Amino acid sequence: MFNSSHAQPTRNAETTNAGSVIFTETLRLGAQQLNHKNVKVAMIGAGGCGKSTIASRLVTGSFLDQTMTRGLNIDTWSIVDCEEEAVITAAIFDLGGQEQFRFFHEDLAQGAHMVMLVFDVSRFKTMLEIDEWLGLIEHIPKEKWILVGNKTDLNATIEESEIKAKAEELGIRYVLVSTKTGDNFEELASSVKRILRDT
Ligand SMILES: Nc1nc2c(ncn2[C@@H]2O[C@H](COP(=O)(O)OP(=O)(O)O)[C@@H](O)[C@H]2O)c(=O)[nH]1
Ligand SMILES: [Mg+2]
Repeated sequence: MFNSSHAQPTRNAETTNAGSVIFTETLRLGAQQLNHKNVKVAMIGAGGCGKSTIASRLVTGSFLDQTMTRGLNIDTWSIVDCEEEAVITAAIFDLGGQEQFRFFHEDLAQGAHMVMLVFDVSRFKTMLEIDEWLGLIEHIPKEKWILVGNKTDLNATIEESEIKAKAEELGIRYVLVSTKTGDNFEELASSVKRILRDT
């Protein structure tokens, strides 16, 4: 019963609501014509710099205050790419920064197609802490990395020239955002989409 209603939508249409069955089929066929790609995004960086908040703003488009990540968060972001007629489903792995969870971080960064290296511009130390994570992500090509300085709405303790120097030292691009106010966030979202599209 259950299977036949899916397998034979025309017959089903005669007996039930023809309009909704045809609509469902159109959606199904439409979806088949789109290319579909699954990708994995890793976020690394010190606890409290806004990784979970960035992930949730990418997915929902809004600022939602996050509770502390214990170990791992996974958010799923569906990106419809009209130009390429493709749908990209990005699983964003947001790794909790706490020392006690580090033992399983290596596996979680494995297979990632891109990585966001996040720090908090109001806490200088968090930019230096980026280095502690580099061993985990060295298998990911540098053009798939992006350095993200978050919380630009707060008083910065880091000069932009220092951030630029850090990005140059790492050999990667950087973007400064406020996930709270949304300032420059669209640039981050576009950069991430561009990287994923080329993956
Ligand atoms: N002022 C400000 N606070 C932010 C911003 N982004 C995140 N936060 C706050 O910083 C705290 C830690 O964020 P969270 O996403 O949990 O950090 P994570 O540990 O890196 O995942 C939360 O209270 C967020 O609401 C921002 O751009 N500006
Ligand atoms: Mg978190």
